[in-house]
Amino acid sequence: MQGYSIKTLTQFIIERQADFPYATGEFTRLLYHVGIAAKFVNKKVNKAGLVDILGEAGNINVQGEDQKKLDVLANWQFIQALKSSRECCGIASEENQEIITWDDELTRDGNYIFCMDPLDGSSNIDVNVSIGTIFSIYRRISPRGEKATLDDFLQPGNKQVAAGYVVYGSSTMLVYTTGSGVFGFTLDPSIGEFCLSHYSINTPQDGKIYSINEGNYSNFPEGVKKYIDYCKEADSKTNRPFSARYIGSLVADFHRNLLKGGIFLYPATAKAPKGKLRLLYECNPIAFLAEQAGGKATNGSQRILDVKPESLHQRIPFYAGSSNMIDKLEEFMRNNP
Ligand code: P6P
Repeated sequence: MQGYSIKTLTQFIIERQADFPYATGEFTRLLYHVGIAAKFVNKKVNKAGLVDILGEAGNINVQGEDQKKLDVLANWQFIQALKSSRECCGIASEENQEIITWDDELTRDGNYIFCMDPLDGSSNIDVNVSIGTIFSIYRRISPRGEKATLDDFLQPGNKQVAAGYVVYGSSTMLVYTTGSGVFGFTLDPSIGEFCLSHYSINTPQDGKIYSINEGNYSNFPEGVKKYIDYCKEADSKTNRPFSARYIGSLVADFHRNLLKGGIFLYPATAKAPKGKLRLLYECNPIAFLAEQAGGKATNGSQRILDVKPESLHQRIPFYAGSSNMIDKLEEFMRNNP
């Protein structure tokens, strides 16, 4: 059988270790454990319909959302893997109100902190729509040997040392950056390895896709309404009207737009006056990836990565994607305050 030249995630991380400042193997071990957790979660996601892990877990998470069993399981899986890496001294998770730290000496010596949405879009699990894990990694600012503190997690996104997502879709992919480009790995279930499939992803400067929940149109800021109307106008010179594509799962919507070109928009709405998406573990990692692939990410007036977080679960209006589309949106928002 014709094989293909395989470069696994682990081989790639080790090869690229030199790209990473203070390359001491610590980060390599941390990313390796992220890959392990992703494989375990993938196994559960793929069987979700067959075993009793669909539906509500009966709890309500910090966001006031029904905590689905797969959410809880994915959260536990990543926490276990990160703890056993011994490189992570603390975790901020969408599923936990407070930061997660441990009392043992080894993890207190960890150099990195981890922010994650362990299973984003989980309301789509029961209807078999793609879902994802989103993560963001920082070097701690508190002294090694002590417990991680809240300040370690309230660093601006421009301090991220790595960010990525796992999209559990028609295939399962892990996409990440350490600040030297964006790389995609597709899980080959026959060998249980994430294999390099997308070397140095660059997102088109222009796209023909806009992704937004237009059900909230009447509450959108005026500039966003004007931009949506612009997307719908016919103009052959600028390839309009654009196509509306919205899955309702951030990772799936962003991943498609990253590869094809497009813009994802989640403005403030009546129901979510500060926006719905969370800065620490949804917007910052996606923004880092967008910029590393040549795109942009903004809250409508400010670069997402420059926003100083005030709280763990803070929400923010979020626009990310092709650079020229973001520029056009910001122009409409400036001219229609
Ligand atoms: P709406 C999923 O719940 C999520 O957090 C993101 O994955 C997704 O982009 C957004 O919410 C969808 O929100 O209000 O359009 O259903």
